[in-house]
Amino acid sequence: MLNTARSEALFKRAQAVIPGGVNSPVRAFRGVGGAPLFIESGKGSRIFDADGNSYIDYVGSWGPLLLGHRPPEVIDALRQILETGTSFGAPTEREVELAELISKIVPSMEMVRLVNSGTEATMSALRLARGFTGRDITVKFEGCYHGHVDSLLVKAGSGMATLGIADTAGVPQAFAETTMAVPFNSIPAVEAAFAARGSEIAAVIVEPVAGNMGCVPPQPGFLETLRRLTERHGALLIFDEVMTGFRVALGGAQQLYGIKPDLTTLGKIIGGGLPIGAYGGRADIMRKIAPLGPVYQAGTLSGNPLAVAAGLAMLRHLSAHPEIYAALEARAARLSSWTPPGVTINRVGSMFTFFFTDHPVTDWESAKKSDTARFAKFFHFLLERGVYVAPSQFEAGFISTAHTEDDIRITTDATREFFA
Ligand code: HOZ
Repeated sequence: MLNTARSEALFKRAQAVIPGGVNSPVRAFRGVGGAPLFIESGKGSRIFDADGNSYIDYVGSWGPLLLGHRPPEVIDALRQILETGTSFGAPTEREVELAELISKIVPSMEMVRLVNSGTEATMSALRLARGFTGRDITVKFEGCYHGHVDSLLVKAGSGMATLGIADTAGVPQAFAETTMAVPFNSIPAVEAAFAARGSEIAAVIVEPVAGNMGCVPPQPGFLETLRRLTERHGALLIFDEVMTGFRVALGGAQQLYGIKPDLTTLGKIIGGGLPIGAYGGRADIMRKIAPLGPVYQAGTLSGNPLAVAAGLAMLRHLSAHPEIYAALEARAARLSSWTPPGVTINRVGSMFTFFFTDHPVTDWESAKKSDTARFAKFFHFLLERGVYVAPSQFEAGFISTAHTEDDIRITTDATREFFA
């Protein structure tokens, strides 16, 4: 039996001063029960909790840690920056280098603006799409999550799906009405949205591989249809690659599936584990942003030296070692090579979800048929055996380059034991 007494005591203390004891709802273990683990440190593929327990970590800070915890490349870059300053609120050379590198690896991002989180990136990209097109309506997909942007918290995934909050309080009705939510992977639903309101639609925003209702890949033709319909109706296509960028391929899902969106949002991996976000795309659209154009967006800590240095170190390492992606694919394939009875495994590269249903999971309707009570049992069973996965059926798991063959074997053995 796992001793988590110190985590439990910390959680009790936290609940008195932090709502729900956590700084983001997805950390609260509400989908699986019990008290969240308080983490003290991480190294490679492992995290260590406040009671000294060690776990193989498949959360990876919810995606950013493609190289595992404390990769030397990133830590060395951070050490150097600490000698120069943590924030200036003025331009620095490294910001230019990071923007240039992103633009080189993701060519659809002709110009890039750095922000502080994925939420800021999607919020700003959406405002830009509205400012550029002069239209107000956004099409999003049920179960997709684009951060806690007011108008995008409609039928959203991630914590909203886990907690069963369909539409959050605090979003004015008028904002929610600017969003049309349709089923992921449904070409007829998107066609119907355009047939009904095509001339009002500013943008379609999509996670090209959904990761916030668990991992749900796009079906053949889905992303192509989004590209065709947006083009035909004068709307913009926004790929939210906060999760998939530099994860499913070096150039993200747009490289993997060969689709060129108008705008892209990034976060997670491009900060190497520090807070960052970015949005970018066609130069004619990006030139509408202040100070060049009338769409205002700003930030005191945008492009801050620490996040930029960590991100640069990360992306330089990835572009110098593209073979990483084949290695990740091989390891992830091994992890998902055995499908337990009553389970559907969805996986794209190093992103995966074990859904507790024997039906294919292609959208939110099919994802939510999963047996979440059984998933909760599986979660705690793995935890007891030193394996830490996301505490919700509706989140993706992530493999890093730090995961070893041994880690995969331990995880597979634990999975087999559970189903035996
Ligand atoms: N996109 C992240 C997981 N779905 C969000 C993490 C969070 O909300 O804290």
